[in-house]
Amino acid sequence: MLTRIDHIGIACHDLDATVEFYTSTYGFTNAHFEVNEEQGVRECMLKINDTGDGAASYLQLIEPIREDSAVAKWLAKNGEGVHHIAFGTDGDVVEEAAGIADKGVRVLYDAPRGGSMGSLINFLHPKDCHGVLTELVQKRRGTT
Ligand code: CMX
Ligand code: CO
Repeated sequence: MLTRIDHIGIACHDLDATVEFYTSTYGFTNAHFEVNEEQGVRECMLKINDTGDGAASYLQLIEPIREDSAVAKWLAKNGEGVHHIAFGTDGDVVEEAAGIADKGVRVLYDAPRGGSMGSLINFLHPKDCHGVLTELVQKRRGTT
């Protein structure tokens, strides 16, 4: 089952400047940086809420590290802005994706790939989701 909005992905040209905007404007402090070579991005996860109930949500700021990455292509066409929405699953992302594929939505990867903070991810094609690139996220056990 999809149980929450895990994160909103925001594409940017300058990750450090964008992180500075979000931290200084809103006071978000919990920043996790990583590079995802496979996805071709340098990224920062900003934790938005920390209610202690395991229901944290994040902003994922993403800057392309390769011109042939999906995000570089998107930025060249659209400029900076909201790039995708990610729903969190309470179970296995493989099963979740299979159930959605059965409803006629294209799932982009045959098997889940590595996402932020050790998560497992897959994507649904935006053209099958009313224009929204949609990510499915299975957290590693014990992380929020
Ligand atoms: N949101 C909404 N629509 C999008 C989109 C997005 N993020 N990206 C592409 N589209 C639309 C385009 O506007 C285009 O529509 P038109 O045909 O009407 O112009 C159509 O989808 C095809 O787009 P494209 O520019 O030709 O791009 P591609 O088909 O080469 O790639 C996609 C699109 C979704 C398959 C590719 O972006 C992808 O594989 N995305 C998944 C991986 C990803 O985005 N990784 C970065 C985030 C990593 C993370 O979250 O951890
Ligand atoms: Co994402």
